[in-house]
Amino acid sequence: MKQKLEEIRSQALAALSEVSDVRELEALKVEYLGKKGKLTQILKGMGKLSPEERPVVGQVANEIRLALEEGIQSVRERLNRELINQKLKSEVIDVTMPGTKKDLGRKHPLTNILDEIKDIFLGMGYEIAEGPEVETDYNNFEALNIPKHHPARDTQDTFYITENVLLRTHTSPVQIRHMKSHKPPIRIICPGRVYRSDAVDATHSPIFHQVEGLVVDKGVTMGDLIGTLQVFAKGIFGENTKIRLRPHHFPFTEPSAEVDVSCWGCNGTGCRICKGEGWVEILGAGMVHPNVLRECGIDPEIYSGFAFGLGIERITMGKYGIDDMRLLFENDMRFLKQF
Ligand code: 2NM
Repeated sequence: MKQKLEEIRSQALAALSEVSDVRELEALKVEYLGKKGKLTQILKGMGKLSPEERPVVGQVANEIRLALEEGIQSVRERLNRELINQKLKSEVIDVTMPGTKKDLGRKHPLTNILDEIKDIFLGMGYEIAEGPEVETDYNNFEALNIPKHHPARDTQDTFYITENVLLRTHTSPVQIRHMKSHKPPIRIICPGRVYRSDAVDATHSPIFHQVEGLVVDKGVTMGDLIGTLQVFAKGIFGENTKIRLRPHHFPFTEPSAEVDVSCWGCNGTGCRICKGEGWVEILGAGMVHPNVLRECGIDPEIYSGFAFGLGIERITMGKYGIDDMRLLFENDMRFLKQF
């Protein structure tokens, strides 16, 4: 029996020296020390021994068990150490390497200008009103004193969805909705995306952005409109900016005007920006037509109002010297990074 034990000892220690990973180590432990392991079987058979033999064999068996347990433990520690060293080696990073640069996000130039415009009007006590881009023919045309077959409709320019539903061609329908649901005094600007069936070129896009303004109260005059537009023009183009109004026609305002600002490039003497004119057209405006007020439930005998509209692309291009509108929609990072 003693000899068998010695055999197990040398077998086990030999096997232990061959072990190369934790899985093999655990298997070896089970093979010798497990419930049905080789050493365990021997210990179980000790009952059959004579009383003299039992303590001697027992002692040897215990020695072997202890030696095996110690051996297994030290191999386990060695394997773990090796595993950690390997990991440290394979995961080594060079902290002195330059990092990959992340581009910082920033505001789109259109958003920049829109925010400037909003700030100016918020500063004058205006509220911001918004509405849907899909509109009724009634809100987009009819209520604005543009009946069916009116030349200003220019059906070619409008994206119709059904006979009476369309993509808004301006943000005026937001103002119609607002007048119908609010009593004067009204002081709002309506920024938003609008649609016209135009071919794309350097100065046209079928999708563009507008800000329209509307003020309705008792005693609102053309003088209020002019003063407001002066504040706006100075705010956007600088303190020295002047404005001038040229008579015009819009179905929804009477009288109506196109509004120019003195050129920010040459201060009015003539340059490339104003094509030598000294003035640049930037918006349309006028006194809200009595038919429009009446249609929205506001008595034109008691109230009057002014309104204006401007294209954000046009002003953005002017201010930043962008010569092609497509640059504002292509989202080329090389372009956008410049703002
Ligand atoms: C413009 C020019 C002139 C305008 C009129 C209205 C409304 F709803 F009050 F009748 N909203 N916007 C208006 C007036 C828009 O854009 C060039």
